[in-house]
Amino acid sequence: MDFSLKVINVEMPMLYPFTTSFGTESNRNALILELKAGGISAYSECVTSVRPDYGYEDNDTALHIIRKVLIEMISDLPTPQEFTERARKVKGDNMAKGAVEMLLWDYHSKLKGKPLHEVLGESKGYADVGLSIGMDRIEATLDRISKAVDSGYQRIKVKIEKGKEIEILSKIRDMFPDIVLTADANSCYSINDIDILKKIDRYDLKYIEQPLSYDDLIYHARLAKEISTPICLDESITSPEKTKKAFEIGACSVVNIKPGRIGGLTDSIAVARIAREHGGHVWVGGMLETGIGRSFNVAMASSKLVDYPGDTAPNSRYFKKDIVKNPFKMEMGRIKPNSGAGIGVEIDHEQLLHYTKSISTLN
Ligand code: OSB
Ligand code: MG
Repeated sequence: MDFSLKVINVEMPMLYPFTTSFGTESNRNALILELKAGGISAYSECVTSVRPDYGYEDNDTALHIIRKVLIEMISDLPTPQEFTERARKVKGDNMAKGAVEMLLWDYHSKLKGKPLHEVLGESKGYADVGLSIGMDRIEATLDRISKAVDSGYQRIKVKIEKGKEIEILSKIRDMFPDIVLTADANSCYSINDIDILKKIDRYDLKYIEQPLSYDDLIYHARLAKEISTPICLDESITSPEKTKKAFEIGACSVVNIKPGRIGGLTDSIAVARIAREHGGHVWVGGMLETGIGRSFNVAMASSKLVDYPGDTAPNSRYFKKDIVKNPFKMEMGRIKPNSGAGIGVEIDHEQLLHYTKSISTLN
């Protein structure tokens, strides 16, 4: 099959620096994949960033794996499902795989002339939306929560860090006793911190996200028996098999699906199905994606399998000017997936060029 594949490295300034327990991001430094074949231009985004802080992959390792092993698996432009099977022989590197897998979803949906959420199947036609707020001074956090609640976000997630959690959660609950609230620890606790984690039970969180190590299940299962706050796993959920194990041992009752972390949408749908079959809850998270990556998350988040509001806020929450001309808009706490073919984004080529740092031609 005749096609060209490029990886465009963009750096986009964020409206607010985003601070988590692992660090601060002030720019979204993303890899955008662009495939041109038979008159179709398809796009995707790798969710890695400059440093391997959230997981072990970063932009350099992802580009290396795409170039060295994944590109030869797509010479016939396979379906995303076929690619997912082929790519299983690569152990790990889910973010690199996810970028390629989603590129194939966009390509094949465009080939069919249908929007991605329709091709994925079982779309509700909208996604329920919450907001993830990075760490900041307490006053600033309270102010942002207040504005977010007024704009209709269906749940508020705050980032927490060991030693500062009680202060922030108690101040939030004093001011907002009734909001749907969650906290994301991004792995900052250990199993020796059970006493602190028990104190968090007071704040009526819908769930606590990834309190323990980024790949752990066993200690999360132990923690789940000790605290009443439900546990949601993010980093630890990397495959359908791991999801089964997590539910079988009781490590979580909620799953944050990030298609980029799970190696693409094919396995993300499988993860969602397994979680729901086990009586769990599912929502779609994000990695501060540009309008391109965001459109895959919103399509997934519109699935009937997804029953909790996720982190797919409108583009304007993250960037002053995005690289798409049709950003998502939220109404009544919901966002509709795009109706154009594939991911349905209109690329703003001028902005894309403006943010471009380098381009690698891969074939
Ligand atoms: O853990 O969910 C996370 C952002 C970067 C890395 C990890 C996470 C996040 C977020 C923000 O929480 C999600 C978003 O709004 O895109
Ligand atoms: Mg998280």
